[in-house]
Amino acid sequence: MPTALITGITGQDGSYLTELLLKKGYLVHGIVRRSSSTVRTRLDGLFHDKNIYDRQLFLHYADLDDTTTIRRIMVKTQPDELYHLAGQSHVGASFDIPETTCQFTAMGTLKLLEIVRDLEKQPRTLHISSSEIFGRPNESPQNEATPMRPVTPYGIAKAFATQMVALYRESFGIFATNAICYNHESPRRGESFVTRKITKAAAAIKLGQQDKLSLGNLDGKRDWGYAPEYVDAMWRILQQETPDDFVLATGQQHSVRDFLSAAFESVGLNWRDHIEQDLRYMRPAEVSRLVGDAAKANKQLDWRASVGGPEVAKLMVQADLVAITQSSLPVVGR
Ligand code: GDR
Repeated sequence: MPTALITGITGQDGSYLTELLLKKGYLVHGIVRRSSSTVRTRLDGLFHDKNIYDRQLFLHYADLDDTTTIRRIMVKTQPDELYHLAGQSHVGASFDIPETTCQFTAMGTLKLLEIVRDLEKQPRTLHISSSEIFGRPNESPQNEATPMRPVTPYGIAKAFATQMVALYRESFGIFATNAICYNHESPRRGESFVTRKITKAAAAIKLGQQDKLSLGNLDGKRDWGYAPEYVDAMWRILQQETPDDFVLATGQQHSVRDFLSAAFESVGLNWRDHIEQDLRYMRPAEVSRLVGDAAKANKQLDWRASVGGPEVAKLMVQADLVAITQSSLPVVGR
């Protein structure tokens, strides 16, 4: 049985990747941040499955900057593949907490690479990089050769981590790779990201539980894909003969407005009746027009994103309708 270790296993991508790897017969170890709350909703199904938890899936506790504990987990679990998904992932928040962002997203990655460098059995390593590294690019669409011009603390931290991964590959011969991911969404997306904020509100408004939604910049344009497809590409990257970096994207660009109208129209609502602009959600600097060219992934990984922004919006609204309806059902028998 191949063994995988995942940092950030409780996140959107971590949970989909775990399901994929379990299906493929992997032993999956996950690193979970130590905190007083034990919220890991996305893994709940697996966690309560006695045939899986502690048999094929194991959780370990460590913060990303706790090098000693992470090294101990690596030595103990001896992974064949390491998927590094953890970090401070909110771009807007990175303006408020730039030090924390760099500590976890930039230095956390470097510390992990240093541990891998010292290991006798070095796992094939994948780092989730981000389209934010391109910032305000001179070219569109962007590919693996596009120069990095990040404009947010998050983008700068990711650019550092991405370049370190390439450096460890080239200088120390480590099988280290970057998945340069454009936005990828799903019903498991965190509620502070714009897509989930929109789909949850569309569902709640449709069900009469909410009336207005406050948003920031509606002109932002993104390349939105569907998260389960992206974790499949991550796995494919680590099955290649040689380590390399890959852009993962749909190649289609939509504005926040487009996403809003797809989500609201899917339940017969007009978003203009419900949206208020709130300066609190505007960012001091914003990447303008990101769209990715995934031709290399298409060719070498035989991977293609088939679900684009408007479709993701619709499926997320449907999932939120179900979730809200179920959570407001009266509990029988108590
Ligand atoms: P992004 O995603 O910054 O692209 O990073 P996010 O959903 O946060 O923002 C997308 C666009 O929507 C605009 N926006 C708002 N954003 C948020 N979060 N909340 C709002 O109320 C709001 N109103 C408008 C933003 O200004 C922006 O233009 C995501 C993250 O998953 C990163 O971790 C990842 O690396 C990149 O995608 C690729």
